[in-house]
Amino acid sequence: MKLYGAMLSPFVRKVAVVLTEKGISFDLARGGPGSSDPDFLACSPLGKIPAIDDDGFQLADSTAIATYIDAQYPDPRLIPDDPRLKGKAVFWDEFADTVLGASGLKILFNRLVGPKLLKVGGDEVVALQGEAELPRWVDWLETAVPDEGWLLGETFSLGDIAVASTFRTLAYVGHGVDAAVRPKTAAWYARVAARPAWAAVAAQEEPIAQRIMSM
Ligand SMILES: N[C@@H](CCC(=O)N[C@@H](CS)C(=O)NCC(=O)O)C(=O)O
Repeated sequence: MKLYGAMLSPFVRKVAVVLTEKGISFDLARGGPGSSDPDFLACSPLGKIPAIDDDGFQLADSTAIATYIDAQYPDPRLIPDDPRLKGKAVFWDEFADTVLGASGLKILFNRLVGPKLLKVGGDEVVALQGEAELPRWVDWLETAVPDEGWLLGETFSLGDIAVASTFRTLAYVGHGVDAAVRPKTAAWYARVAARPAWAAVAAQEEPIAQRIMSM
């Protein structure tokens, strides 16, 4: 499978971990904002990452891709069939992408991606706005994370992958999980990070992590 994007993106990492949990290998391909590669744009009409090409089937958006992959390659399921668990998995994925991510990416884009990677500058006012929004969500998460297991309880799901992936990206701008302040979230994150699929994706991300930390 071809996966367009860079691992720094929480959305791309989410798809990479979903694929790896299922034992599906992928080739990471360049693509993203500003790309004029017609193959990428055929997969991602909006020009965003991630996008995939699975044997000619082209799809964009991490949630759409994860939903497709989970149905097409159901072993193991990451979006449960049980209606209540399915609803919760979708909730956590949505929380990661549009709540935690929406605030956190204001910091990421304006302190790292814009000024350091794309060299187009950043808006510190927007970064500070993201920083002001974030505590509300991470404080709430600390009350919602279970002492053991996963966000759905016994069932590991797309929700765990999505929320953990957002935190991994936020760590690049100093907003990863702080164990001293949010120990339950930190313990849950450590359980996700200990999974072999997560570790394999983290190893693949290491070169970009090293590059960013040296900036
Ligand atoms: N809802 C989308 C969000 C994708 C997204 O916003 N990706 C960012 C990179 S982290 C992007 O490609 N941004 C470029 C743009 O918005 O033009 C998903 O889940 O895949």
